[in-house]
Amino acid sequence: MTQQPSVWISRPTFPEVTVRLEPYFRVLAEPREAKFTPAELAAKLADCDAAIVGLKERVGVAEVAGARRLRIVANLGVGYDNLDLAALTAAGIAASNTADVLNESVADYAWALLLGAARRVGAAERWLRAGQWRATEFKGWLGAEVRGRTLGILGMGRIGQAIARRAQGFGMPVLYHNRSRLPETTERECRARFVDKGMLMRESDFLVLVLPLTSQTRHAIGAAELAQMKPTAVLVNVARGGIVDDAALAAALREGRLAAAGLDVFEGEPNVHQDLLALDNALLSPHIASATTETRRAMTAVAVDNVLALFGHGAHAGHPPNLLNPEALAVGRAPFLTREEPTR
Ligand code: 8YV
Repeated sequence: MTQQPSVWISRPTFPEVTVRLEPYFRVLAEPREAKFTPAELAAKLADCDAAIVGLKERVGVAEVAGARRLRIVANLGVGYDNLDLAALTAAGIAASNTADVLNESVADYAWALLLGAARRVGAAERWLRAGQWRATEFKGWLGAEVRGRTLGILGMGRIGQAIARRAQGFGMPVLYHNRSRLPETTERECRARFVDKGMLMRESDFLVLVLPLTSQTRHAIGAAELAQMKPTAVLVNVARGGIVDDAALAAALREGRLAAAGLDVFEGEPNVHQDLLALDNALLSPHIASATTETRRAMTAVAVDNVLALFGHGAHAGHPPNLLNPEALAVGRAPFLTREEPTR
């Protein structure tokens, strides 16, 4: 009889995750959030057949070198810059993400930051809590009007499109730039116009970043791009730290070359650049754009679907729906452990 495979879950999730996995796997779920050293992570991966990990687990060549049984790394996130896909593929280890299920919650949050940064919500709340509200000044706390202004979106995948659709309610023209232009029907539905990156920088009153972090997109917004933006513009980043040069952004905000920023992601998270922390016109949050109960539950469900599918179980048996590296399946690891569905 085959030994039951094991699945390691790197962070606390939801009870239904274990319920779904237990019929097929020995479930090794971390009871609390922890930051693993590369050596600790390598040891965890060496001891399981499947892993469900978060963005803080950086999985590369060294981490999978001793992972002889590992067949899949299911990432709890749509972005997967924490995974070295080439290393996983070369080792014959599948990788999956949680595309789509977080589109709407992240789009909502991008708008929360956009509106919050435009209307100075964070700074006003700090001021009030500090007991400074003695009289309401008619000309106090003036922010930026949103309605009718131009929304720019850099990175027009499905999250970008969900952000664009919401702009119709604010009567905002939408410009976007993306590696490739969207089909005309999608452009029409999103009422979005494709422009080059320079024009996007120059024309946007609000610029939202929704592109993945890759070697090409690192510091896609640096000093040169910030210099092209309107001094009245507001920048929103719900994508990844590292896409923006945080030091250059802090300088632009401090010197009034940019009006405000709403940032959910930072270079070197969970550390935040000291200069950003000191600025009242930066609205900052701790990487929570997808954090609604429904979405986080849906993300874990997708990760479980992918693990089950790779081991030949569930609705997608044999075909993990969010596979990032189908080539990995052709690399000669042991064939799937196809097991009988348990009888209930
Ligand atoms: C995180 C995200 O996954 O999906 C992504 O790429 O950045 C987020 O949804 C989430 O914050 C869990 O760490």
